[in-house]
Amino acid sequence: DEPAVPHIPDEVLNLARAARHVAVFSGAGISAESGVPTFREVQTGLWEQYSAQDLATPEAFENDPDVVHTWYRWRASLIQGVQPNPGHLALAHWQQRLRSSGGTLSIATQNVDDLHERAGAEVLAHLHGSIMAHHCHECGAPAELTTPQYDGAQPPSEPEEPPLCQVCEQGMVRPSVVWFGEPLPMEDFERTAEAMRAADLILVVGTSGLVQPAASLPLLGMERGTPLIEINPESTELSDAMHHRLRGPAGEMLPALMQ
Ligand code: BJW
Repeated sequence: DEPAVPHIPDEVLNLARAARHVAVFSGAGISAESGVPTFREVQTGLWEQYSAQDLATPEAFENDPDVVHTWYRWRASLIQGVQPNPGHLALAHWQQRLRSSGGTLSIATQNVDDLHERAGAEVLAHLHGSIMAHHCHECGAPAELTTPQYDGAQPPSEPEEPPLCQVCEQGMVRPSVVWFGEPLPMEDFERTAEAMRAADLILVVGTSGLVQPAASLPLLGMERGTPLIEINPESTELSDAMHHRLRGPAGEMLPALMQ
């Protein structure tokens, strides 16, 4: 059976049809239907005793590099093995459609995965970095690591040591993601702020809105009264500020919104 097309109110469909400059702020929920776990859900296996909040910090990496390194290697392997879902694809098509008629669709994501890109979209900003890129935790030199292929979603049974930096030979190689307490990449932040201010429609997709300063970016649209639409099965920290809330999975709501 074909899944039922979700009902989107006409007012919201009309906003989407009329928009020339769309800004999208995405979070882990957009990749959930691809099989990438979100942050605030239960961890499995080797990591069930830790929360993302415990592992995604420089202190965790410094105190227990093997566990943190292996957690990222496992997640990178999992991400490499999954595919973009209809939510990512809908945004990529919408971006192409707007561009061909002189419009824009800017994607600012908090996600460290590359599923927007693999769906064919250009991403304006990776506000929390990328799990596929690496650099030295001490000297900052870029480093290359090939993504391991673990068996399915199964994490490795033993933590592995992170490699040493080949440039300074002192620091440990780490993923180029933004941990708690670290600054966001300034250019990505500025580009996103500009896109939110220039937009005539803002979509907030699959984020809890709990992590600052990223979560404040879509609210910049409020300065100009730009309509804000949230797509999320649950209510979030940002819900009250939204003009419209589409309660459902991104993989169903986004294709329905852009028909
Ligand atoms: C679906 C769905 C479906 C499910 N369809 N939806 C102001 C106030 C309070 C605190 C702070 C503040 N300013 C800064 C802070 C501290 C801190 C912070 O925000 N803490 C809060 C937790 C309280 N922020 C920072 O530390 C930031 N840095 C900073 O402020 O630096 C200052 C500084 C300046 C100058 C010098 C030095 C420092 C950095 C934050 C970095 C966040 N990093 C992480 C990890 C990245 C690496 C990794 O991947 O491991 O980024 S944390 C994690 O959370 C990750 C995410 O990008 C981020 C956001 O999570 P997201 O995407 O919203 O996911 P979830 O899981 O929370 O939600 C999923 C949603 O999807 C849910 O709503 C579901 O319902 C929904 N969903 N299925 C649609 N099918």
